[in-house]
Amino acid sequence: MRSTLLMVSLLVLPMSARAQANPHSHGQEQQPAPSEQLSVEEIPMTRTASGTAWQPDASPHAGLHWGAAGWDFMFHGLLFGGYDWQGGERGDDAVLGVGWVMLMAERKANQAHVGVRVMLSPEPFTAQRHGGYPLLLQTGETYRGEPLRDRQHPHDLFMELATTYTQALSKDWGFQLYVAPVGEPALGPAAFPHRLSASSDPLAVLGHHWEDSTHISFGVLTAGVVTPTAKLEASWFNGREPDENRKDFDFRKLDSYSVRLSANPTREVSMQVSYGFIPSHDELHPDEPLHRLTASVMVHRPLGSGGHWATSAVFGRNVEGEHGASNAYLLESNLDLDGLNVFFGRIEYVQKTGHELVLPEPLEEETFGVASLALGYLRNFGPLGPMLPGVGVRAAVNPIPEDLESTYGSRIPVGGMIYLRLSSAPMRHEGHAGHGDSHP
Ligand SMILES: [Cu+2]
Repeated sequence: MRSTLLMVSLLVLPMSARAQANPHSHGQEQQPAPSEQLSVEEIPMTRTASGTAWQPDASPHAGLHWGAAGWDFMFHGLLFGGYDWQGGERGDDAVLGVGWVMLMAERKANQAHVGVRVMLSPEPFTAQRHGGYPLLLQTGETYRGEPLRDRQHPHDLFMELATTYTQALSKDWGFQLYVAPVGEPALGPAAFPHRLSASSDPLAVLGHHWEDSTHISFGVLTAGVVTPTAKLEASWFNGREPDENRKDFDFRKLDSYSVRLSANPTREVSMQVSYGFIPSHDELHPDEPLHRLTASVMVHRPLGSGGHWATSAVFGRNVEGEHGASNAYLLESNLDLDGLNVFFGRIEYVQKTGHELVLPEPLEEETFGVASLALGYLRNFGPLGPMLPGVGVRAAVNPIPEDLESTYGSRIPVGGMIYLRLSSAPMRHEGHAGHGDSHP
């Protein structure tokens, strides 16, 4: 399978290299057209979130942008570093770093767009101690043969290695291909590390393994049909979760599939529903098939001078082996008043089994509804050249059922984090874009 993927990637690459030099500019959106009046070719780059997932067109454009040899390059990233403290019997503390950096190259040829992406994460080096960073009630993936609990696993060094190909067939129709030795299948909303609504919050969502955990899959093929306002995709992928060695490639057969329907009815709204079947996601329980259903709505609204208000509502449902169904609900919002002062929050409710939470004997077989309310404030300074630095604070309360009180030492264990954040500065579009339109 590894060789098949590489071959397909190699086929897509030379096609693009032969393409006519025709650098497209991203800067011609002076008067953004309503989504329903766009042609497939005019779908803005800001709609791309992670993998092939969509977000609203009305999203800020951030990063360094330049052109060379007929290609458009873009470099952007989001990094957090700080001190994480989680309270109670199962809490811990750590100094950690999380995030990602990404290099994209795109070129346009006739009515096709070809893209190559490389995304890397520092987390194997900065969030790996004890198998992940402290986060109360978090579950998913393994460390030293045990399920991880009350910790968030680091993301793999190689978060994405992908080629994309979009071909417009007419004004109203096109198709898309996504070939990724490492990448994100068409399942779930844009993953939380790439959501604008989560962009000030350094910590993971508790429903990650119900909603968007497949965003790093070692082997993904996705094909889709696109209209200016909707997309229907199907993926064939390796659904096994990455192992605890976060610096290698966990290639395996492509045993899973998913389908997703996305819609962007206006510039400010993006929605999706998706279903995936993953026959063997967990290396500790390889015979437990997983069915996942997700639905989400994102609303992004530009605010004042350089601000925005971004909100996501996400539902995820797992039906797994003999454990039956469990649901996750999330509402998160990022209110950036002016590019400098940002308030954010997240509310979650997730049904987790005693197995997942690694609870003692009698509780092991039961399912518990756990919740989290997190609030935070980020103050940005800058931008400084291509970067936007800031400092932030986040506090969370986590109400849990009575049965978990003795394990966690409280009915409402709490956690917090203080951190530095470094993101790409917003791009400015003063009339013309093209080579070096990033910023002064
Ligand atoms: Cu993740």
